[in-house]
Amino acid sequence: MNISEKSQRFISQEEKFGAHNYHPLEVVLSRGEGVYVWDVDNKRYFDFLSAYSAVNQGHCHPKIVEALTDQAKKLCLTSRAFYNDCLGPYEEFIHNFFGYDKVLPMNSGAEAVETALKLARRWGYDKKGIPDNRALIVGCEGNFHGRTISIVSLSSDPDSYSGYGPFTPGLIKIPYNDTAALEKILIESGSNIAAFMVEPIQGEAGVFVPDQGYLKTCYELCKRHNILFIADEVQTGIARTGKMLCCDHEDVRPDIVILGKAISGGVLPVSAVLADDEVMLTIKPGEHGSTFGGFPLACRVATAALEVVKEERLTEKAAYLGEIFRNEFKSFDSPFISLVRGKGLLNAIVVKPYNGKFAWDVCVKMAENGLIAKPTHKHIIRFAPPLVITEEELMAAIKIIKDAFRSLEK
Ligand code: IF1
Repeated sequence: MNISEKSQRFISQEEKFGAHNYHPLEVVLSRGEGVYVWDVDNKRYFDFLSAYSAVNQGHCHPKIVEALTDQAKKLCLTSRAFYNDCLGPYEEFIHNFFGYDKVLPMNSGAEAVETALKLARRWGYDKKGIPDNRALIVGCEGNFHGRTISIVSLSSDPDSYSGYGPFTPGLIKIPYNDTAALEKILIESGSNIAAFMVEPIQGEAGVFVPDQGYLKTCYELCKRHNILFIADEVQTGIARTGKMLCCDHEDVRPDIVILGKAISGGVLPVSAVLADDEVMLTIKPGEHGSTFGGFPLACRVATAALEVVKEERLTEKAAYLGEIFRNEFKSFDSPFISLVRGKGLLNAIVVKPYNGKFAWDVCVKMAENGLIAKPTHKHIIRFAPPLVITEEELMAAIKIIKDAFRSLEK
């Protein structure tokens, strides 16, 4: 990839003064608007990553930015030591929007996942009667729930957990998309299991869509064994898969829902845990919290971001445009493409190496032609544009993707 001198300066700065915990594609972005981003040389790209599905509403959405700037001039942060005039209205808005008794506001997705794990353990002891310090939580092989030590204690990806031990106990993994494995562990150890936590679609694993009915069967198994069903909708939620929550595809109402990323439209780190009173009220005053959790800026930004989802019918758009995307590539004959999978506008193409070229080379070629996306696990390219993309823009982007594959066949 030819890198301009201006871009190289920024890349070198990060190399010299920043931690090396990422290996970015060598594109240096400086502006975003809707489905587009521009680099420091004013080259325009379709953004087909959307910051891992955080920018569902499009970059710098005017309504969301207006909410941010308006509140920023009034009151940014009070801490939860005092009340303010933003949190109550936000909490009621979230109650009405998602239909849960209460919300516990946090900042990053990982913090919301940790909050869900604490709620599950607390419910396990206080409501289910699991003996102290014996609560178990079940997760799935191939999961990605964040980067804290407890969360990576549940990971099956060496890149996520290697060298970070000792690990948090009481976290068990079973195969994903395998209801028999869940039933087996619930029968064997169910009396000490507080919860089963699952991504409705495994994003990082490469947009791994489970069999139809998987979530429903898991939910029913959890109910039968008095176990909480926790859905991590950080990446799949907020209209991304063509439903407001991905669990809606199977009419599953999780006991705990974890949200992040697009709940703020990618403007601020905002996350949230939804639950009814029986679960939520097991945490008493002073037993959990965060300096910025639910701060006034987050309340205003997230309210605007969620209003945009409904006002612009992003759920329906994701469903309709996602079908077009998958159909276009299912009928596209390329030696590189072994599989196209996804739901709504969360899709991935599994790339077979060909002609000595890999998924990374396809991403470099797409970037040269004005579309940015990034491979996950070497051979899978995730395609997740902002949901505000028009059908015309989607077709133009699909052409760039197809041309990139074609050009590498030679
Ligand atoms: C990175 C991908 C990775 C998530 C789900 C919780 C979190 C995430 C389902 C934690 C975060 C981000 C993290 C970011 C890259 C991206 C990601 F899956 F989206 F592609 F890593 F796997 N649950 N996913 O996807 O939320 O604390 O990040 O706000 O860490 O490189 P967070």
